[in-house]
Amino acid sequence: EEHVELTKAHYTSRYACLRPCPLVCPNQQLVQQLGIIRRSRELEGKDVNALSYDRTISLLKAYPYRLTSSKLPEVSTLPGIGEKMISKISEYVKHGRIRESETIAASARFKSLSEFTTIYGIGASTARKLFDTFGLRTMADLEEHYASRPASPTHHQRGERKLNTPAPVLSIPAALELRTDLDEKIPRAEVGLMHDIVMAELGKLRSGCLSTIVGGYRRGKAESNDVDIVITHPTLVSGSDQVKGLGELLVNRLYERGLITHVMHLSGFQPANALRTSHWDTLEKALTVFILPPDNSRSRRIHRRLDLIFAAPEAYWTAITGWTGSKMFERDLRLWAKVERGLKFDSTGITRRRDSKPYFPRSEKEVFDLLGLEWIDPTMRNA
Ligand code: TTP
Ligand code: MN
Ligand code: MN
Ligand code: MN
Repeated sequence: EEHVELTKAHYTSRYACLRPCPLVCPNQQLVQQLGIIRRSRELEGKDVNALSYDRTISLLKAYPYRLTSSKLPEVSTLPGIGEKMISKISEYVKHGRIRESETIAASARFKSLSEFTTIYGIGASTARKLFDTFGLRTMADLEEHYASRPASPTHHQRGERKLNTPAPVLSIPAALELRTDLDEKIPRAEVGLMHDIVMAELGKLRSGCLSTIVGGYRRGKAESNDVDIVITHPTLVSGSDQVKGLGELLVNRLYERGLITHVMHLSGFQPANALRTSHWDTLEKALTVFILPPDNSRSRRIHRRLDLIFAAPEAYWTAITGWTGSKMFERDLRLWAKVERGLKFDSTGITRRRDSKPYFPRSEKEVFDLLGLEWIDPTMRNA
């Protein structure tokens, strides 16, 4: 794969998909401090403001120099960084900290809302309701609250087409029980092991399937929050029920083997709240809880989040690009395609906007070529 020399045009681009960006940047501490404010805006439902922090953070992550006062003029001209952001960044450069970040991080409300939203099925608005209306503050409060009420479906589970599987849905009480497991990060070796086990089971159902581990793992993260795998088979006919059928077959098998313990049914699901979640697509997917088979060398079996994405062969490479991330990279990939190229990009494919002509890339390099983008290695897509 070709090596691209980093120029000012790269890190000053308004599109994250044009900014090569490593996992760890020279201004990691500043990024972390702004991330606290971003998270707080998100938790308070101020999504538009959170997005402007997202954009600033993404630009700073790709900025290749350590920020000092002499660099402030250049940073001030980065696209889309407004006055308020500049003043926060200046404050950090001057004092080595941001007062608002410290205030937020120390606040009881932020601590509770952050903790509550680590539970699968509890989003920002539910967390606020639990805090404001029910007066809950701690995990113990949360446990007590949910122990006294019947398991109701989470917001993820309403109005969705259900995968045909007997695996139980992960309710909030179940997610609470599994929280110490699900909070634990997954080392790279275990991601690989999980992938191999899943594909071995799939191979027993159908030989010749292809798969790629995507998500943060593909971007080089040492530890992941979940495992994301894109799966296809060369003979699958798109638009038929075959893709969904393969997904159901695999999930059922993994459940029967005791490898999947829960499923969050998210097949072809499009949430109503499109602003922050516009990366969602209509591919067949199963968001699940997985557990490795018993093994004497492991003292404890840990529940892990496993996302399986099923694509027809024509959509395989766009699915891989669309699920590798980062989220800001994906967001700007779609924006770039639309605004600059007259194309529609999502994980299901690339089409020309004016006449809906579809394209069928046969590699990820072809995806980039079709979109008129310089190649960026997955490990440099962390903007
Ligand atoms: P995540 O698994 O949420 O995030 P990540 O893999 O980058 O990091 P980690 O799991 O370690 O926290 O999302 C992976 C990619 O999948 C991300 O680029 C967004 C994309 N995605 C979709 O395209 N559609 C979806 O429905 C979801 C949930 C994610
Ligand atoms: Mn949620
Ligand atoms: Mn992931
Ligand atoms: Mn995932």
